[in-house]
Amino acid sequence: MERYVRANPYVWPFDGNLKPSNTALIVIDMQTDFCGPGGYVDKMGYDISLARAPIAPLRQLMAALRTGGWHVMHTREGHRPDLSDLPANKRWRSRQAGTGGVGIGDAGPCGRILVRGEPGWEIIPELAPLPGETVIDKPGKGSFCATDLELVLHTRGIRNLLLAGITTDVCVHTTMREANDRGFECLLLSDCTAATDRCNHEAALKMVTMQGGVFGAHAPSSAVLEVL
Ligand code: C5J
Repeated sequence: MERYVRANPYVWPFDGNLKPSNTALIVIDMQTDFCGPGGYVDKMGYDISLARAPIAPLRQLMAALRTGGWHVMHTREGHRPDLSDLPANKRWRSRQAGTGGVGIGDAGPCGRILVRGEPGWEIIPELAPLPGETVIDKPGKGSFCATDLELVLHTRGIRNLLLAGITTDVCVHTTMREANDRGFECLLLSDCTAATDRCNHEAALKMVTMQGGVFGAHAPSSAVLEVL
């Protein structure tokens, strides 16, 4: 049986081959540092209410997918405590970002910023992974760079990806582009993603729709819930 999600710019996935065994939701970087009070994004002076908007729709979608036996995975951006996987230019740029010279690896209100094991690096409790769900730790913006995500997806026979989390224009887009280049069929969930700037979120959605769906398609989570 073919099954499609009403998406933009095409009904998704392209071939209607959508089933729990071949499809994963990837929830990207819903960590305190990106959407919690005192986290990195908060310290940079951005309005975290934007980054927190996906929490409620994501909770509803994750519950429905878990009930139906679909794969749910998570990522966390972060670095080793000795910072041996933090490029000097990434650290330098993060210190320019309105945090008063404090950047990745430095101490903040939620512990050392984006360092593995620190409170700010943890996934927020509202969206905590369940035991057994795959969690990918990544040192970069893309989820495929220096991780075993591609191996895990291939081993499990997953070829459709529902992409959610934050931020739309950075880690979610980078992951979508990496996944698309590796042949995965991607759907960006418009209400389950957010950026630190509303226009950037809108622009990131629009980019997906160019060239017939240059990286895949986008749709609200309600369109996915319709077909579960
Ligand atoms: C950023 C992310 N924006 N998760 N990370 O630095 O999008």
